[in-house]
Amino acid sequence: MSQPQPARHAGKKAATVPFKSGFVAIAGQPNTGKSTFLNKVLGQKVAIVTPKAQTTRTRILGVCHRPNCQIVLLDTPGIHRPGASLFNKAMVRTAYETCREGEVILYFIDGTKGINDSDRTILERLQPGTDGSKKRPLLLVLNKVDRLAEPVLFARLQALQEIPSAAVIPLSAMSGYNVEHLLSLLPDYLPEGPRYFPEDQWTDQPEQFFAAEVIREKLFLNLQKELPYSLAVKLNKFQPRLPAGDKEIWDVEATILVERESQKAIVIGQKGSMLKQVGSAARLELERLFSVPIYLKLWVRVRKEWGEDMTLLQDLGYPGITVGSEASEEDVALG
Ligand SMILES: Nc1nc2c(ncn2[C@@H]2O[C@H](COP(=O)(O)OP(=O)(O)OP(=O)(O)O)[C@@H](O)[C@H]2O)c(=O)[nH]1
Ligand SMILES: [Mg+2]
Repeated sequence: MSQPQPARHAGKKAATVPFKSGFVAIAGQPNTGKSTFLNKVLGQKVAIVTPKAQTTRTRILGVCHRPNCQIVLLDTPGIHRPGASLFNKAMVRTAYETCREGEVILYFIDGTKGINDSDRTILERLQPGTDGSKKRPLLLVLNKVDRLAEPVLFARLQALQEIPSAAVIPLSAMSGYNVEHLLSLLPDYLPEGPRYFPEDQWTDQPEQFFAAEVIREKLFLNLQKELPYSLAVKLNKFQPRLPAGDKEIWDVEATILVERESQKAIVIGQKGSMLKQVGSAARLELERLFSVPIYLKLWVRVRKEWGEDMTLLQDLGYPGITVGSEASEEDVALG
């Protein structure tokens, strides 16, 4: 018979739970829902989202604060076979480099399509240790399961068994299904560590960069076909109007860079209609996000091959673009 246990001494300290923290890369092909997931976790928009592929162009950091851990999520550009431009290659390289920074990789797969050969190629490159880097756990996330009937979901999950991974999680970044469950798994893969960011900070993204991103999002949503990929948004002004009148108002001015005259005409639209539509949508969202009335001015300018101009790219706020950041041949080989 076991001895009765002595009652716990009232004054005794409870065992302290170690504080965990670390970086978690969110990777995957374009349009798989990585940015939607980041926004869902944070409960606010830090990354723009559109139905078009290659929306995210750089690493976007978001901090998830929990009582016993701090999960620093790193959203990345979708990994794709890049076009010829320096910028496009650098996007892909940014994604791979961010994965190497993470303690853990969350690899997103679009559940409506299932795993394909491009995923297999990318995953091979991300396999722990194959590039000589440290081993890091890989969690496979099958996203958009809200759109799957049960038998299809089952088949998609079965297909993921071929990939060595720490876990396979069916999820809906849009509805939030299993998002908390996924977050609850992450501390197990993170080391004990400090709070890297204060509790009231959820991103390191400058407001100016985000404002430019919101304008770019509206362009992506309103323009057809390939045009969105040929443009960039450069913020020229983002400041309170001085002298302040009766009520606070912010002046935001941005230049939309396109590669050709014909594209400029499309972005402006008939009698300026497209620019007006984009400007109005962007203004409304910026006012909502920054809780201040905004006076938005947009210009369109042709800047041939802006994607090749390193100085301009840095000026545009793409921090992943550094001198010599052309993706290695291995990083860009896909499928
Ligand atoms: N039905 C459904 N749609 C989703 C879900 N998650 C994302 N989407 C949609 O998928 C599209 C792409 O979402 P994003 O979050 O921009 O995808 P991404 O992986 O960040 O794309 P890139 O930045 O281009 O790499 C958007 O139209 C989203 O609304 C989901 O769980 N369910
Ligand atoms: Mg994205």
